[in-house]
Parts: sequence; C-alpha cells; structure tokens
Amino acid sequence: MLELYIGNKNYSSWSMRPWVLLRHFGIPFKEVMLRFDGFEPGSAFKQAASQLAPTAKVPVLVHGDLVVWDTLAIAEYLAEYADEHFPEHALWPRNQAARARARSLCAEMHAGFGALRQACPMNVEAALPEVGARVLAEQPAVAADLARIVAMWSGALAASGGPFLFGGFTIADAYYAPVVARLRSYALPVPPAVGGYLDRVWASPGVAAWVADALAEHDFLAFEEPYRQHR
Ligand SMILES: N[C@@H](CCC(=O)N[C@@H](CS)C(=O)NCC(=O)O)C(=O)O
Repeated sequence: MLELYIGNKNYSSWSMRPWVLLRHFGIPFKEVMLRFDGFEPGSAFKQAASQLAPTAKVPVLVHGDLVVWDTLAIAEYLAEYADEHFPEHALWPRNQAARARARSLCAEMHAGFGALRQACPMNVEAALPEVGARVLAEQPAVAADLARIVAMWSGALAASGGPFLFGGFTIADAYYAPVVARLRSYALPVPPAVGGYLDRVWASPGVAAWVADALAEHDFLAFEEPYRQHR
C-alpha cells in the first residue's frame, strides 16, 4: 500500500499535488498527516519529517522499503506505478510531445513563480481579494508570474482543446491545482477561458476532495498567515 505523508491541507501546497493525483485517479493510498506546528528544528513536524526523508519536508511517499521525497520525483513514481497497476489511467499525457510539454510545465512550476508563491501563500479557506489587488499593483514580479501562468494555460488549453491542460486531467493539472487555489483566494484577474479552467480544476474530484478536507480542518496556524489574525 502506498503511504503519503502530507502537511495541513489548508496550507500545504506541495502536499496537495500528489494527494490530488492519487485521489483523482482512485489509486488507493494511506494518508498520514504531519501537522504543521512550526518549521523550527525542534518542532514536532520537523522531528517527524526528519525521520522520513533527509529534506524533512512533505510530501513524502513511502512504498514498502522505498521512500520517495520531493513532489516531482513522487509524481514520476506514481506515473510508473499507475502504468503497472492502473494502465487505464494516463498520469502523464500518452502522446510523447505532449508528455514533454507537460513535464516542462511541471518543471517550471517546481523551480519558479517565487514572487507569486511568496506574496500569495496557499490558504484554501481564505478570501483575500484586497491583498491580491494590492500585491498585483505593488509587485511587478507577481504580475509577471500571473501573466506567464495565464499565457501558459491559455496556450495549453488552446492546443489540447481542454478541458484540462493536456485534454484529460494529468500531473500538470495536479501540479497547478495549488496555483488555482491561490488565484481564487486572492481573486487575481484572469481572462474568461482561464476562469473556466479554474472552475473545472476546482470541480474535479481529487481537488474537490482536498478542498473539502481543507475547509473542515479548522486549524489556524499563525506562522502560515501573513495577512489574517484569525479565521
Ligand atoms: N521541493 C519540495 C518542497 C516541499 C516543501 O517545501 N514542503 C513544505 C510544505 S508545503 C514543507 O515541508 N516545509 C517545511 C520546511 O520548509 O521546513 C517538494 O517539491 O516536495
């Protein structure tokens, strides 16, 4: 049985990606939450996470004796696992060129969009449109990240015909699901075609299940909240 170690669902954008992927495709797994009490070396989270993987971060996938950390490595392992055990599901696009493009998009997310991530941390339950408007006006790097995301999604949707970036839901959509959450929470403006994509991602089964759990969490963590004082 696959075991996926994750953080708080309201806040942990990296944990969201592999969880959504597994849930979307109905691949059975056991979820283990390591609550974020803090990221200092002495925190319970860091102590537990450091027992699992050298990075002491989540997500971590454990499969028997194998430990896989870092989201991209986990996504690749899950794609191979699905090829073997659930061949009816394509976690990456089946077309080679589309698969290469999907990997490019995921790598770009993995290494980039620092300004957006910093200014608009994921907070599923929060509605912070005034913060979104302010950071967009005051931080050109956030506006540049948003413009690149809009161009990326518009291009992929036009090329594939949708409903998701590469037609059916793939790792690329799971990778950008936390960005969809941010655009919604901070009400960052997008053109209508991209707005439709946000709605489809939000309604997709894995994402909807994660969001429902995040909304039920009720665990306000002040160190994850640059803008709110309370829920
Ligand atoms: N590159 C890692 C990043 C993982 C990451 O930063 N996870 C956050 C939670 S969303 C974490 O565990 N943070 C703890 C810390 O920074 O000490 C990945 O792709 O999995």
